[in-house]
Amino acid sequence: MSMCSSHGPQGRARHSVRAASFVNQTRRARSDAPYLVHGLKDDSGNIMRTISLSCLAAFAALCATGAMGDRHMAAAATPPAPTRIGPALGSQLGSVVLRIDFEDSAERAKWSQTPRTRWVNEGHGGGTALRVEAPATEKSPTAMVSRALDLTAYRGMQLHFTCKAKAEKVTQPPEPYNGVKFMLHFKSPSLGPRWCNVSQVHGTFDWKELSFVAAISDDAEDGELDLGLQNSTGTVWFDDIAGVVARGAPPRRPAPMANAPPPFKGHELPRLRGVMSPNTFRDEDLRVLGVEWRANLIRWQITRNWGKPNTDLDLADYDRWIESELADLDQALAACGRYGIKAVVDLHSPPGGRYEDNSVRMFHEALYQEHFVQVWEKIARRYKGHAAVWGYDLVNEPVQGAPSPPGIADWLGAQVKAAKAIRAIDRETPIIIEADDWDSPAGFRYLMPVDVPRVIYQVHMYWPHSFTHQGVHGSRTGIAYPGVIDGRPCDREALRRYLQPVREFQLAYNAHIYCGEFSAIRWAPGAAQYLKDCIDLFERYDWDWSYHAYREWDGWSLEHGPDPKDHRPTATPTDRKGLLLDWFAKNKKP
Ligand SMILES: [Ca+2]
Repeated sequence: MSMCSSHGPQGRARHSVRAASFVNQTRRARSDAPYLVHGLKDDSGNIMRTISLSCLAAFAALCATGAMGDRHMAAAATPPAPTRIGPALGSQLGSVVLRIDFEDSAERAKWSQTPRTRWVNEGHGGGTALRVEAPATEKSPTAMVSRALDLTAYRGMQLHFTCKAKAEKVTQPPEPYNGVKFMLHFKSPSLGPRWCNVSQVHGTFDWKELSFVAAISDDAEDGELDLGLQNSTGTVWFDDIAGVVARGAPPRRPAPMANAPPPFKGHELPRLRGVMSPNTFRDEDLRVLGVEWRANLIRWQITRNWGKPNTDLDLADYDRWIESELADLDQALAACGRYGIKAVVDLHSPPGGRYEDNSVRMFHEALYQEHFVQVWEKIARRYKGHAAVWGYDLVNEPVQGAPSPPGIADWLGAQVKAAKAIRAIDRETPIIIEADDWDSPAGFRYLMPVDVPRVIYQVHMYWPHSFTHQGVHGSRTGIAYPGVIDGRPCDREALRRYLQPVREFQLAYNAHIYCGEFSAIRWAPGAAQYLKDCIDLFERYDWDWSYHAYREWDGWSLEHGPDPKDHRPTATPTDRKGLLLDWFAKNKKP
């Protein structure tokens, strides 16, 4: 399964590098699809699968009249007041978009055909299947069939598609999004063409399930399902295609309260401005950051195996690793105290890690979710009352993917479980909640406030990805900001629009926002202007922020110049470093 993309001729997943260390570069995929939805929640953050439609209608009416908003605002007037998880809209959750088993001739007639595709009596568990063959003699072997799919009723939602497939000698394709192809394609006038598809599927295998998630844009049109082989030879069979609503339409936001009181920030300073941490503690790094650069914030990443799926499965090994990381953090926090820096404890690598599709395993498997809560109990016991800790950042860049199974909390519910467990131990330290879809601004459209005291909400900003991550893993370079990016003008106003879901959330719930990561790769033309425009918006909106990253992978380094091959810090400060240091000069120290 993979997320939607606006990139590549056939739905290339976006990849980027943020190194786990200077020598160990790792990769990630990130979706910038700005359309994600969330399921219904109860107060424990569990998906409410049985909520009645009348309840939803009543909630919608409350939202419409602003009554819900007033209640939120009344609660927010005496910080630290709990905000609540209300039931989000999304009555279509789990409803069926389509089911196709190819047994019906009328359904088969909806599919295009090519000389290389055939209806065969070799289906999954018997019956009819689609067989696609691309002979080894072919130079650029591709055989695809398609069927129209009207997406109008699903605009703004997230759909989960599955099919059964088996394959024989499908050769490894040149790109991960080639090979066995199971894809939804649609057009979006505002975003351009979108491709959502499985990736990395090739070889020989018996019947198994393939799946992907598709975020349907608000203006999606000309939807089309595609099956086949692309740039691979071999044979593949498809059967039993299904699509369900994984998340309904985004919730409506209550109107902002007039004369809202200051939101809960968890600190007394005018602003926290700083950086993402190196991966290893070195006292000198923190001295330079705090004393020379005047930063007052560091987001300390507890990270390993970044970009590698199916890691962190051995919990005994995970616990040993966490212990060594916390020993490192003990030293880092002591140094933060010396150098006037507040720290965010960022659990970058949760127990269970991620699946191949980048969705976080603990949103789907109870064992890892329970361990996640236990890890946070351990961290809370260890750092309760620590003066240098600004907040507990529960999970870095959640990706939900498929809906959580019954009884297992999803991306937000899992955070609520951990937050409540922390609150039983530590009533004071702020807790930082992240949004789905890599904590993107788009993910904020579907975020709801949580019923936990002293909470802050975090966003990450890397849009447009093709600009900020250019040249990473061979992606196209020379993309300048401001300018036409992904076929559209991109400037400060475009960034403002992209951040708007976060701003709306902030105003609707009187929430404090923290931009925990933002960056542009050091060779991106106009990187300093991009960072300036981002920071200007954060400052205008009263958001705290931390730049990605300080003395981590040198692609993100403020101390290195625009030549990707030059791994030495520059003799004269870069324009990006100058910009950041000008902002840090305004900092008040804790
Ligand atoms: Ca069939």
